[in-house]
Amino acid sequence: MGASNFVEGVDLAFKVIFGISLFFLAGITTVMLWFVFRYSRKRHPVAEQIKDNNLLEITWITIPLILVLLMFYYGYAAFSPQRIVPKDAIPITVIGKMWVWTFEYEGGKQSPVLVVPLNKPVRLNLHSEDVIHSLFIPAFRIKEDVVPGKNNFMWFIAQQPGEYDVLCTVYCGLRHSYMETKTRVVSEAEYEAWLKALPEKSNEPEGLVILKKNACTGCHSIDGSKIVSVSFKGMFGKSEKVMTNGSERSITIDEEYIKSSLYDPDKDIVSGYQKGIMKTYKGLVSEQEMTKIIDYLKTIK
Ligand SMILES: [Cu+2]
Repeated sequence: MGASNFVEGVDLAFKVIFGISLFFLAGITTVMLWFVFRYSRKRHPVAEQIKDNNLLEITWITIPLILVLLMFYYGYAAFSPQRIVPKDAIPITVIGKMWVWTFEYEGGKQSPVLVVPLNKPVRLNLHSEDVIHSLFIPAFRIKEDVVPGKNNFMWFIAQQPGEYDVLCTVYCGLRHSYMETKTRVVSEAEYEAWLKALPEKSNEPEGLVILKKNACTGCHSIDGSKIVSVSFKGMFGKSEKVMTNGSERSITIDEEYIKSSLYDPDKDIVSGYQKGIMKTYKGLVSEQEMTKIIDYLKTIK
């Protein structure tokens, strides 16, 4: 039995198409080699023109037509059930953001991994907060684009307990290849227990929650390590060389600098870093949230 209810159909469609392709690869190559041999100048010095062979023409229209209809049939039979979601499916909202996946369960509890019960239909409501992502669970044979402003969805029934990869398959920026997580398939009892134990609201400092929610920690570590950009650790109060309008100057990282960096990131870039990588958080991070972020940064000096 496949890891999900869609494995069998998708694999069958794949095998049919692959089989037909393989058959033609072998067939065409053989005929080509035969022609090279049979009609070389040595054996067939004068070319001849063959015209009007209705039987041949009907054959090469009919056979490919049947073959492409066959491919369509198996593809359609595998795909169309993926768009009909059972009414009792467990709704989980997937939030795609550069460059993390977050799974939000009913009641607003959030998790960085997708945990689902065995043999129960699950509906994933796909939501992007910035650019186009694509959620792919290879073991389940399902993939859908996660497009900002569009309510896409996908569903599945997990049929085998275990842990499976979850990937983003649409290039979504610098750390696209790191935008991966896991889905864990567990028994229903385990699922209920896990969901209950999932913390209602994070007890992390509010500023850190805001940083994580906006995926800031995808580029700026909080432990001093370098991911894409400067670490948040020890940032506040530090003096730094920045490029402003093409010339270098020294500044101290204070509240003003953090504010301007969030709202207008390309204005004063720390020397050695590139422009245009960070987007503005104007309208995404409020003044109130800004204060909480700054309060938090002061604590990890
Ligand atoms: Cu992505």
